[in-house]
Amino acid sequence: MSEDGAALGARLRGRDLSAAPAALNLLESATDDAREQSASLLREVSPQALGGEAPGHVIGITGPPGAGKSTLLSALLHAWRDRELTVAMLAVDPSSRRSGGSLLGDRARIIHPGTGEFDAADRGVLIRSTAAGERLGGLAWPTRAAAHALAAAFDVVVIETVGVGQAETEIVDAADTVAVIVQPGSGDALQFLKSGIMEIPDVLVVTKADLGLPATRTRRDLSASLRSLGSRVTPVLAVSSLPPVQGIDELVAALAQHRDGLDLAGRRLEARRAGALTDFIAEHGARGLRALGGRHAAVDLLAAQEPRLGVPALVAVLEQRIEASGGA
Ligand SMILES: Nc1nc2c(ncn2[C@@H]2O[C@H](COP(=O)(O)OP(=O)(O)OP(=O)(O)O)[C@@H](O)[C@H]2O)c(=O)[nH]1
Ligand SMILES: [Mg+2]
Repeated sequence: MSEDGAALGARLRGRDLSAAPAALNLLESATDDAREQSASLLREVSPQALGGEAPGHVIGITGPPGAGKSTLLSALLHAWRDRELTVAMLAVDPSSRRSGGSLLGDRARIIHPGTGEFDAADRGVLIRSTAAGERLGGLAWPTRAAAHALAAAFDVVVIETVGVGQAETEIVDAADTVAVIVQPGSGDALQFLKSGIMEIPDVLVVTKADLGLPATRTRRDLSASLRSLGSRVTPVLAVSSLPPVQGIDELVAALAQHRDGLDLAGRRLEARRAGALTDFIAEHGARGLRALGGRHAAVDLLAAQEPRLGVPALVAVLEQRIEASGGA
């Protein structure tokens, strides 16, 4: 281990972007030593260490395959860079079989094709794609931890996942703002919304607006069903990510507006508690949960903790409790 987790975390806290690739490598490695170092890293970027919530805007982008997420993210990336915001993008591959080549598409110009890390030409951008692996739910845990760590250093942190439903629910736990991306004519999203399979996102985006009428119609249908569900605040935007590019500035503004209107501390606190419970269950299983007295007891215990504790500290509280009660 070349640099320890605490040092990397301290560098992120000082907004040193060059610490990010090594930090991500550490968070993604599964050895016992790396996991301990990861916990040290995360402690250094916890609200307790930062003296408040991490300043970056964590944005979850999700939508069905082929909806236009990657193309849209390319356009957004340029828009954010034009505003001199630094950007980290974490793409979660649904299966480790996918190489990332197609996922990253024309971002090959921006990233180092070999390493997926900083391009020498633009140190304000980090793009990383991770396999979701065997974990259910589509959002590999290192991605959630990584997003929160990177939010200490980058202005914008994007988590991109494929699909709607469960993956989206996990994104909601991790992101400040969730944008669901659909393409024209996607009745699925409409059905998911109406049936409650999909939670109401913070922002809805219809891509491929250059196709004209189908995009206009989908946007109108989605707006109507949101209204019928009683949601008056979710903006529905139509964008074209390919020339003639349109709607990107409006989307940048809508995302920022959501963040500005957010109870950030409240949302992040919920995210840390949910994340701690997920991590604890991944580690100790149903048996660990029983040793805590069940899910409700675990939730109550987490809710009783100091709000600025990071996820590893919260997991440690749960682990101490099962040790005290005779172990699991
Ligand atoms: N006409 C038009 N086509 C678009 C637009 N955005 C994306 N596309 C096309 O739609 C296809 C899918 O785009 P991607 O950006 O790869 O979609 P994705 O959601 O990332 O797809 P997955 O990574 O497979 O989930 C590609 O052929 C794009 O060129 C757009 O604004 N207009
Ligand atoms: Mg993609």
